[in-house]
Amino acid sequence: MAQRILVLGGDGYLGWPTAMAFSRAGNRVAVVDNFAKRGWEAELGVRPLFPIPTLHERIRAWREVNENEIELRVGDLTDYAFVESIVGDFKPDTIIHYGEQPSAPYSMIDARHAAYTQSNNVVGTLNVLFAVRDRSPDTHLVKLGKMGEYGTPDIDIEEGYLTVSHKGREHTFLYPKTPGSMYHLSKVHDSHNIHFATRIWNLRATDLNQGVVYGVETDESALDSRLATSFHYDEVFGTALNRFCVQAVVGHPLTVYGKGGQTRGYLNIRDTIQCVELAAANPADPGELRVYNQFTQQFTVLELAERVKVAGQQLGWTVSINHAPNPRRESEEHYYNPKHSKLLDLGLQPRLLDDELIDTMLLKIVDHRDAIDPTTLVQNIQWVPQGQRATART
Ligand code: USQ
Repeated sequence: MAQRILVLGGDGYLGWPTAMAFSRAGNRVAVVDNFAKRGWEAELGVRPLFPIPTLHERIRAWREVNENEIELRVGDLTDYAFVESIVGDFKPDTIIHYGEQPSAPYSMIDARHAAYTQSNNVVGTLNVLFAVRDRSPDTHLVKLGKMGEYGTPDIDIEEGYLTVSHKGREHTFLYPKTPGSMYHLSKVHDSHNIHFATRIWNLRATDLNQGVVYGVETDESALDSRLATSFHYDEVFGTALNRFCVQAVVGHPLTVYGKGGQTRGYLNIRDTIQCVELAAANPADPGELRVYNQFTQQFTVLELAERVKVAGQQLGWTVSINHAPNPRRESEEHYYNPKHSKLLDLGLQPRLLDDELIDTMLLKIVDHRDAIDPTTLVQNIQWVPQGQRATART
């Protein structure tokens, strides 16, 4: 059934392809953005690999290519009056909320960037919760959380909740979190605020704890070069596999941090779209916070680098792996067994990482080789300032 879908963060790597997918499927779609990401790019001197037109131009291109409208509201989620007016006027059936500062390294630059990340993300989400409560209480909030909220505990990671037996009694809590950056902490704070809002105000919400996303395109972004998504490979906004593919293309050693045994859940950007579609089609009940662990496979970072190395070699390139000193504080060898069956139960058909997909990524990146800025490939942002001995346990 067609819905009214409000995509927060509609100019981003995931927000724009999500808006197109829902629009193409016949929903009424509005996107919200304040173009903060374009500001962070300017601040740090980085840019996406593919040229990205303005959001106004992308929306016009979408109308031309697909004859569908995507509505646009420009504004800042930390401005309550703005959020209240868009939620009140549009009355979405579903809000898909990507509208946050998305980078762990960015949040670790210094106190100012940590405070900005947490206030921007937490206040924006709080405003959404209050606006839904007061102006559209039946709206289903689908919020993008992260697998990294859980960290790497030495026990199995459940999907959202953990039942604890203590002194003969039992209670189910939100799963305890041990995140690895100030950014991931902002998402933990969001999760608790959303849980509160569902319990106390009877709102309906789904928290998608998403793993690390890879991929250069979706069915919709591939329709026209003006519809490309903002693929990043730099030290701040680029994720592991995307970075390794770009590094392989320019002959830069693949930057595996430390031993490379860091295991994370990963998924194809096309599966992100499938997962949010499934979440929107299966709304939580009033008073319910559903939590899904949204990834399809897990890899160590070294395994990913090796996959890219082999794929590059098959194309006749020389690809090497460099175990650089780890700029982060994280376990480089650890237990990792997160559950992820709930989206599969709803019908998710994973597109697993295979050699063909890595090849496709490499060849698409080769087309834009001249645009790659090699100075942004090494991570200089340190979790612990150089010269300070790190004593913290991960
Ligand atoms: N890593 C390397 N070399 C690199 C880049 C990353 O070894 O050049 C390692 C990192 O140390 C880490 C792992 O690869 O152990 C993943 O790092 P990443 O940069 O791909 O992902 P991360 O910083 O965890 O954050 C990204 C997105 C973020 C999202 C998160 C999903 O930027 O928006 O929240 O993936 S998750 O980590 O599951 O929370």
